[in-house]
Amino acid sequence: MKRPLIAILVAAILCGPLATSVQADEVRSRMIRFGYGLNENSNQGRAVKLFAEEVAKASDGKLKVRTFGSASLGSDDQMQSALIGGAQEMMVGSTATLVGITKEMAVWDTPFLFSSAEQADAVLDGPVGSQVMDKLAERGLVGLVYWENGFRNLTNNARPINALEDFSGVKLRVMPNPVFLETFKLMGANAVPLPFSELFTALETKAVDGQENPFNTILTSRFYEVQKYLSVTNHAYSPWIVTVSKRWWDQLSKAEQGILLEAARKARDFERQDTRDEAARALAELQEKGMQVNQIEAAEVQRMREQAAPAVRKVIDTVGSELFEQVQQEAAKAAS
Ligand code: TK8
Repeated sequence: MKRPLIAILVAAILCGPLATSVQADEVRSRMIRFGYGLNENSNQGRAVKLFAEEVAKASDGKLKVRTFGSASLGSDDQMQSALIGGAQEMMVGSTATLVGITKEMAVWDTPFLFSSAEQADAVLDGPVGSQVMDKLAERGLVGLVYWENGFRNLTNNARPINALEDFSGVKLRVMPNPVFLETFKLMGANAVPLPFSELFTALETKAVDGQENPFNTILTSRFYEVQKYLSVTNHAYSPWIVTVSKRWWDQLSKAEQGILLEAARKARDFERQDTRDEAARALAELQEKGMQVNQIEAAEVQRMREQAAPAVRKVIDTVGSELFEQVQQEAAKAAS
């Protein structure tokens, strides 16, 4: 037993840097693959670009964000799995596509939950928003911030939706999400779940008659090329959420985590403003491009709300009445 000491010393020198955890203030060279579903010229693409620039600036170029738009790394669902497994570092996508992973996310799917974007901001950025986001950590994801996808509106090729009855038989793509599926079945539509990445082709080939998304997406994803009618329903407010692979996040220093969080917040503030500015212009632009736009009378919207009541029940059953009530209370507070 003459060699143990030297062996231990050699082992300590070789393994030392690996064995000790990263210094809190250390920023290493790292590559971050950041995926998203819309194209580069969308509100989502612009905000991801800003995020990448902010991260580079704050880390002196050590943290490099490579951005992948147009679902080139996969659909929301596929990217979520890649993050959980550690094969991809970051993404932004709809909270609605996370419900299979973290059921509490379904609370944001409640039809007609918010009546203004500012109300949504207050609830999402407040305590209940964080509480829901923090649940992701149990499933291998870290949520950083909510961005705005926006109020969703309906497009289709069958007819303008003016009344509840007009949904009848319309083959409507919905996000792969049980609450959206249920909501549009209740409206009388033939609702089919489909990933966003397959949507344009499905509309183009007439595999589906319609879809629902914010004005921004209808414009930047060129749905106006393959859709005739746009009905202003504002039936749900969709958040996007920026998520990180927890497996990867846990290897980062405090400084690196701080850089990513700060940049995600800056990008959020930019993104919400940009989205709202674009949404305000988009309707007129869509009309210019030939879409036939109709507003729905308040009484008809009220009928749709009532028709959607069992879908709200479904949300409550999924997330629990305590969380549901808390969201309602914070929403009411933010509205006053
Ligand atoms: C983009 C989707 C999209 C969502 C949808 O990946 O699927 O309709 O609104 O924004 O998350």
